[in-house]
Amino acid sequence: VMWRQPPQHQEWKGAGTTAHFYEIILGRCYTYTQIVRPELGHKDCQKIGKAFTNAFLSKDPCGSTAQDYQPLMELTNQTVPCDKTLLWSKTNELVHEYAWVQRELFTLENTLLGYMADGLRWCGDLGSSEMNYQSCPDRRKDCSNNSVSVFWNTVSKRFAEDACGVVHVLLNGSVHNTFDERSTFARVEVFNLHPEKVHTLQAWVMQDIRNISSDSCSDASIKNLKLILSKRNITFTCENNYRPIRFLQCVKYPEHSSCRSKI
Ligand code: DVN
Repeated sequence: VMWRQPPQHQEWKGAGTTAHFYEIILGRCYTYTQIVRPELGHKDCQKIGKAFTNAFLSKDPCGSTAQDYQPLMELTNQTVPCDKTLLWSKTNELVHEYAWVQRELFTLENTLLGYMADGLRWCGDLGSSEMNYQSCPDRRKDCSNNSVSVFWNTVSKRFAEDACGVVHVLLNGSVHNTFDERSTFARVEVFNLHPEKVHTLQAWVMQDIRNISSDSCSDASIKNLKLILSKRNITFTCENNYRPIRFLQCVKYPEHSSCRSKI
């Protein structure tokens, strides 16, 4: 007898685990520790890969906790030099272009764990030891404590806690909330900088070169960031359209008027 398959219903509203997730994280771990940062060549990528999947397989993907990721966190500790931490919000493309050129700067995605997970999706299921390639919880429509969001909150917290010296942040002056209180930068990173170690947060606020407006550093949301930091005893400085990064924007739009003046 041929039984009809039950209709395939999507369990969650978000896209499923990235195809070949395990092979991708394992390959990225080896690329990072052997080629990008050979000083981390002693890290055990097999163990790291297992710790990553053990954090979410056979578990409720809406009941993820920081504790689930502790073994993975312990295997991937890494030192970022003082003054070299680069945070960002709503500038995903530009910040990584800049970090690619200024090699000594570290965004989270330039550390081992951020590098491994960048752009991927993953989740498991309480009733199965497999990954769910069909669907994963959407953080708005299903649950906020899903396996991916909890991961980024956990690694972002550690990244901020570990920072020292001057910390930089690249913000977007062409969006409504340049400092968005719901962002990972605002919710997690600002509150986990240690004032004993981090004396200054320097913001670079970049505007879209195609529509440059007035001073973004005097924006209300930036004033809010300044206030939060002053309460935390961290000095805040802000610079509009930081020239080295403006040059990167000009690589993409060389004919734009603000790129044609002699430099
Ligand atoms: O400093 C960086 C880096 O260190 C990181 O961990 O946090 C900072 C960047 O995150 P952000 O401040 O939230 O910046 P964005 O631009 O608002 O979000 C960047 C990406 O992370 C986006 O793809 C967000 O997904 P979205 O809003 O388009 O659905 C995503 N993101 C933000 N908060 C998230 C999240 N993904 C999962 N869970 C969250 N809580």
